[in-house]
Amino acid sequence: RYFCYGCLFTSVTWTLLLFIYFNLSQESQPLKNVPVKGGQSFKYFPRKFQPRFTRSPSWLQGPNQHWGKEEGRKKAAELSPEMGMIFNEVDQEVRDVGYHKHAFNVLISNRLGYHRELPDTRNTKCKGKLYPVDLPSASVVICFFNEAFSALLRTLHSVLDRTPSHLLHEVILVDDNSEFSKYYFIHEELDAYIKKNLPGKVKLVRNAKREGLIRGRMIGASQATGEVLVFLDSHCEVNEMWLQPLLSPIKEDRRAVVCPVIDIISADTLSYSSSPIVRGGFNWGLHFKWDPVPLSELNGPEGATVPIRSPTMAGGLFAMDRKYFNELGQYDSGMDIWGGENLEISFRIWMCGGRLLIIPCSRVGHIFRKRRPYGSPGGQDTMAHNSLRLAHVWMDEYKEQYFALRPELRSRNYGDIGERLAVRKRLHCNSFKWYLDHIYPEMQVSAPNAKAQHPVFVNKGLRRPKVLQRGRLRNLLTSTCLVAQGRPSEKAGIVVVRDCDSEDPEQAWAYDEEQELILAGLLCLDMSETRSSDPPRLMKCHGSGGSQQWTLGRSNRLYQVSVGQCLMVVDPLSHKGYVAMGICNGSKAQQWQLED
Ligand code: UD2
Ligand code: MN
Repeated sequence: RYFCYGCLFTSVTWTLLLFIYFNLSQESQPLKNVPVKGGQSFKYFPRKFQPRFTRSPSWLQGPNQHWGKEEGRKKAAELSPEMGMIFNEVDQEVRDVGYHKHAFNVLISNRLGYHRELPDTRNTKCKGKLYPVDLPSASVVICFFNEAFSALLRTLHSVLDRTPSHLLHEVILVDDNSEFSKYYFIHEELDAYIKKNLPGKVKLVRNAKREGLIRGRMIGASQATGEVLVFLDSHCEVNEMWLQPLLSPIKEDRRAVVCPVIDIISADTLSYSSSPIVRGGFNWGLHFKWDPVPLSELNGPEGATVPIRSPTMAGGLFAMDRKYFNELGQYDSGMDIWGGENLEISFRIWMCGGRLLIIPCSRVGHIFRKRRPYGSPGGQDTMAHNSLRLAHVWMDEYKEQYFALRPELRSRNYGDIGERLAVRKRLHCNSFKWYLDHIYPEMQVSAPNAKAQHPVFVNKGLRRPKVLQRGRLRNLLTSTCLVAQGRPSEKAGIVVVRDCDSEDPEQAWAYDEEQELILAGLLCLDMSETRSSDPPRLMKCHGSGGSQQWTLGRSNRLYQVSVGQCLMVVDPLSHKGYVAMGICNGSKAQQWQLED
């Protein structure tokens, strides 16, 4: 028989060539061609979707979980402002869908991976402090619902990496019936990851139905066997020596409930920064707020390193003796999904014989999102329901202050509170008046409703950032300048390029140390947080970076930190002068100069 060796050779060669081509071209393929596993798309799993580039920027090659712990940490310490750069459609979708589903920059979170170095934000005096060796052991409880995988795993690994193993009894993850979604992939993936990489200390509990964070924590606590319970949100990173300063006051006094200082992880850039030392309060709308620490709490020879008494806690991050948690009535299991439990436990601690402290030497970062990315299953306002229960059980006659602000809630049904009233009776708790007089004397009865404040804004105060550079912003391709489309005024609007005029004050930009670009001293150049394809615009300056943060960098590009793209002139030949954001490519259309 005749056999065609030539044919065999040709077909093998072609198969090989096609195979190589397919593999190399994957990253530039449109999204629909990205291969998915078993029909499920796992494109938000960084291990599989770390894009591959022939010449990729060094920071993109790591850090991620492929790097060993040490290597990854070293890399992450040099967090680049260009960490969120978009290179292709996959990046863009990860970013945009990530913002939509999680309200933070998931692209950067994925690239950071599961381990990174953090700036040590403690007061230097903390570093010299010594703690007993025989501290009680901790069970860390982390509830999550639809959390971004990389954020959850970074939370988990930060605990494993920065906690001495003799103090870490276990970590209990409570999956609050997260939806199965191609974007969360937490079901089998998480099981498999834990089995493979973290056998032993990490336990995963799954709620058969959505319980909300309050019952979720109770479920986690009921499975715990360590001496102390430590609760964390699922998008945190614990810092150096975080646990010992929390356990130590509990060892001394089992009725001390302690919170770390909650450092800020930016939702847009994932950069980690120190929080000022503030303490918890609330307003009559029953919203938590941050208050300045009274000087009486701060003096003493040790200054800002001693525990600070706090009228309330923010809610997510605290440690408490496990048996004391049970004695004190855990949480109100009639509260749903989110909200109000933080004030409830705070009032209960103080009114029933405990103490609530903030520990300045313990630092834990938390991603502060600008909105909550999920609702409740029935769409109810669970915050109102929970606050109503809290007011009826704990606030005595002062609940009238709440009703004065929320008259529509007066007649609203709040379920059975018999069990909670019994807790109050059993523990012989003090009155709410006692709490106000002794623990929160700053609270004004029938005062105007103060707005909840975030430490970022407390921190910034009214200080104006220093201007580094002033001038017109000229595009090098068209030699036209960036201006407001209409006349710049207090009103927001889009930007375009026009003929440059050095005399025109309406073309005058200022670039300041916060990396804001301010036009005519009025408005900031801003990008939509959720849609990277929207054109840039002018908005009121908000002073918290992210969507208004720009770098004037290499090869004259104007890079937007949160969107990960560069500003460019769209159609240089048209007189309309439209500009847009685009993938940074170094072209002339993307080159800008701030000049006099
Ligand atoms: C703050 C607290 C949060 C909680 C809340 C009031 C901090 C840093 N965070 O809001 O812990 O006290 O105020 O209720 O102090 N989760 C579930 N199931 C749900 C909803 C949420 O498990 O149905 C998880 C969620 O994934 C997260 C945690 O509960 O890990 C807290 O939720 P959040 O991060 O949305 O709350 P946050 O930080 O806005
Ligand atoms: Mn949170």
